[in-house]
This record gives sequence, C-alpha cells and structure tokens, in this order.
Amino acid sequence: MSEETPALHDSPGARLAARVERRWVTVVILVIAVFVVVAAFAGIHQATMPQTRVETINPTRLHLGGEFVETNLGSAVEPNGAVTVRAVGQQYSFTPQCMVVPTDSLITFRVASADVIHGFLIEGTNINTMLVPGYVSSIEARFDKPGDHLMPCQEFCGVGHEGMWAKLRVIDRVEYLKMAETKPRLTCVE
Ligand SMILES: [Cu+2]
Repeated sequence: MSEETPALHDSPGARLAARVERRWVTVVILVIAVFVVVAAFAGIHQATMPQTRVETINPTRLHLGGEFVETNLGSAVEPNGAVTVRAVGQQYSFTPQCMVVPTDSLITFRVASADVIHGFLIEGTNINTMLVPGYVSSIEARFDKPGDHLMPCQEFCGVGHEGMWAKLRVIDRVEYLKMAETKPRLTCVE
C-alpha cells in the first residue's frame, strides 16, 4: 500500500485535481479582491462607515434605570444646541410613539431594544438601522424641512410586527426651542 501512494499522487487524476484547485484559488482571491474594492469605495468615496463604536446595554433592565428609563425618553436639547432623541423598541411598539425634533439641528438618535431585533427606519430619509438587544444603536441626522415621517419596524419581530410603528415629527427650530423651555424631554404623543 505504501509503495502505491507516490504513484497515486502523480496520476493524471491527481494532476487534474491540483490544476482545478489552483484555478479555484485564483477565482476566490479575485472575488475577495472585488469585495475589498467595493468596501473601500463605499467607505472612502460614499462615506458609508460601520458603527464606529460598540456600546452595550442590558436589555432586560432598560426600564429600571439609566439612560433608557421611561422618564428620560423623547428628545432633549444638549448644552451645545444639538438634540438627542432616546427611544426604546419592544414587541410591538416604540416608546415614545411620536418623536419630535427641530429643523436645522444636529439630531442624534439613541435607541435600544428591550427584547428581540427590531428595525429603526425613518421614511423619506436614509436612516435605517437595526435595534439589536444588548446594544445601543446611535445614528445622526439633520432635517431641513418640517413634516411627519412614518417609522415602521422593518425587521420581522413576531406576530405583531406589522402593527409596530412610530412617527417622527420635524418642527421649526424656534417653535421646538420654545417647547423645550418648559419640558426637559419632548415627545408628540397626544
Ligand atoms: Cu419590531
């Protein structure tokens, strides 16, 4: 048996297999090279970046304290004039159900899921991110026109998924700041 092994390695079949394998290695390297070029193009030219940081949070304790406790949800004006919106997605609703933000301001959405994966999408914009339990999804935006945007959950999250949606209301910055004088956290929930 051991004397036959070298002959097997040198058989026409083995040589063919080696050639086919080398061809596939070349194809695979080319495919990887194409992916690297596409990722580099998206990152450098179109400025599409993956999240720059990973912020974790315990999804089972969101309601008990910390940033995502119910009284801290909604939008708030930061000392530098920017606005932060904090929200929670859970089966099958968003809290707050109506989020209000001003025009012409840097808006940061900070959203967490309390149970399963949900989607955070603002219609009419390119804002679309996943809410993965255990992580804080943070995304920045700016709106130049007042108006309402629907926010349907776009990740299937269970039997009530199609009824899970919220609304974003963009209002004039002056009007927003006037409202913010009396309330530290704003929503448009009626
Ligand atoms: Cu959902």
